[in-house]
Amino acid sequence: KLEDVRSVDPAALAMLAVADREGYETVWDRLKQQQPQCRMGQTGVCCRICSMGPCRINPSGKKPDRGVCGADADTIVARNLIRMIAAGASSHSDHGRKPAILLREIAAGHNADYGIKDPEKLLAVAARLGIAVEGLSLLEVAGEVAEVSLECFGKQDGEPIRFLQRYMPARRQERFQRLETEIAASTGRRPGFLPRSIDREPVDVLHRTTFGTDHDPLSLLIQGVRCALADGWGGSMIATELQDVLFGTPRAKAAQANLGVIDADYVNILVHGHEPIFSEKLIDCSLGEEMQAVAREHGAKGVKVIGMCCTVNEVLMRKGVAVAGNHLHQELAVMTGAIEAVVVDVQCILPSMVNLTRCFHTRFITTSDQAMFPGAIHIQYDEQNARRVSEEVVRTAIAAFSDRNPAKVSIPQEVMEARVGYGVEELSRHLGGDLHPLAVALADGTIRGIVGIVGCNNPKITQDYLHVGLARELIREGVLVVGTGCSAIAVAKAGLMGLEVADQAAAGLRDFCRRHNLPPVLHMGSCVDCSRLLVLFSDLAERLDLDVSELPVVGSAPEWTTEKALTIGTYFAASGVPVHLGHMPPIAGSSTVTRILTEDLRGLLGGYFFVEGELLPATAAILAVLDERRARFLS
Ligand code: BF8
Repeated sequence: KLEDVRSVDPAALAMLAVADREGYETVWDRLKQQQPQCRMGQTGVCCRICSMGPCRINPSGKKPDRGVCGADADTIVARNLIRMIAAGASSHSDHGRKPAILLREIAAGHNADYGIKDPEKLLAVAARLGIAVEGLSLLEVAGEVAEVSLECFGKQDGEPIRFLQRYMPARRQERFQRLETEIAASTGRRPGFLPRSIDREPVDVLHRTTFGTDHDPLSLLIQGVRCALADGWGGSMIATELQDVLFGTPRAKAAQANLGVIDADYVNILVHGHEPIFSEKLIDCSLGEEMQAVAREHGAKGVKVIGMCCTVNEVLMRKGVAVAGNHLHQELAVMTGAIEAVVVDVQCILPSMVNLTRCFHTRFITTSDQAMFPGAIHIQYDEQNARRVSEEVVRTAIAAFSDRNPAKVSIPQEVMEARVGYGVEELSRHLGGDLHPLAVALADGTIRGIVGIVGCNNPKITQDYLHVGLARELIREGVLVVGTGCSAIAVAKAGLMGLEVADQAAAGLRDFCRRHNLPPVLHMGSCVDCSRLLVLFSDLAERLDLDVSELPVVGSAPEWTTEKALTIGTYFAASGVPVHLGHMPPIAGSSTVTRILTEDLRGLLGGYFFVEGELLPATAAILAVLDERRARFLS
């Protein structure tokens, strides 16, 4: 039975056989130990906001139907959900703050370790933000862009943040404003959809969900939308744009994916997490001749950096660093016995990694004081001392090489070639300078639609099954797939990101890909790079004189796990993109919240959620949405 199969990836299955044989505990084992999982939590009806509780609503409709304070299921579910959205938005946005601060430091001449790798992108961002650059030096432009970015985090007026104003199509902004006016006229409320500042919206969520404040599910969800928009069009957009400025806008390149990239002859450093500021330097340091020579002195052929999750997506897109795997591969990589150091920054790092690395010679190194793990080696990364810290980390990894136990080394052979690096700029370059040919192909049906498959692995779902299955089915149906995050890694591991994969696509898509030298599944980066999908969809909509809500596009997070994934889904839906989820978020305990998100939102904003966990029905549901939109915009 599929639900008993832990992964569709043969490399994962090989390592899970090792785990079973040697007794290494994995995320799948712990999921089993947690069964049966709490139904109140699953349906969102558990409330821990005050100490009169914890309370829970009986999901079967019997008593208790209210918490001690009187809150009903609608209030409790909506509050819980928007707190998840706020957490997701906060993590993406706090990530985005760091390149903005670094850019300001560079502009002020306070950081010589980093520089502006892509002046062209800097000027493009400045132009987009409406910054007059005439007569300014490059560093002065950088300073202006950094200031505008940082102002989006902390300003205190009620105007929408500048990034949203300048990146979101005007017609979509007008839709939000119309909706605000309509709701105000009919209810007397003054709802706000457009984010006032990136830091303010999660604070507003925490404020209004605190004991005895906002109890109206619609009001709560509107603030959830505003907070998610602050992420997509704010924090994540800033992260993407400024990282391109600092480290280079991605260009198409060859790369390799899966555990077979681990090379037993080398000191293997596994970078893991999300933020590229440190890993960029770590890679430069590792690959420099000095560290390679030190590794050779220790008996290795050299140092190799590979990566996991979104940190690797960042350095894969820009530097072609090999991908060892996605979220559920992190424990499996350690079990190969050939990783000298796991070097982590923030987010999506399993705390189980500390104990697991102790079964091997592997050093588990934390580098951010925001992500501390008891038992880890902590080497604090600091932008001011990036070179020194990088060297210390690499030397720590090299020193571990002599402790490696060859008897414990077991590396699966699986490794796939992939073409990666397709941000909107690179995609435009392939299309001859801008997205016009793609817009035409969408309009004339050469391409049936575009689906962004994004998000995590989840041990409740056979690893990669839906990511890979959906990508394969959709290209067969003539749908261009764009991927980010762990989904993109799943597809790369499955060998579906090569140019030759066009042969598996429907004729129109196949010919389009061949003509423009593109794979039919495009790797668009990390999870903050879901902002690239917003830019892509907005550009196409404007070219076709449509609102995004009329475009044949869908977002899908079929194996979602984290709060961040729900935030992405919410800003997609609020931006006019229907969103498929492979399993239910914790909202089923409120029919009102479920109705708002799966039905009402469609009329209000054009995007909405739908849930389908089986591959073929999910494919059919996605195609139905695309075809329905096509039929409408062609009529
Ligand atoms: O931010 S897809 S498991 S790694 S949350 Fe995490 Fe999910 Fe992977 Fe990237 Ni995104």
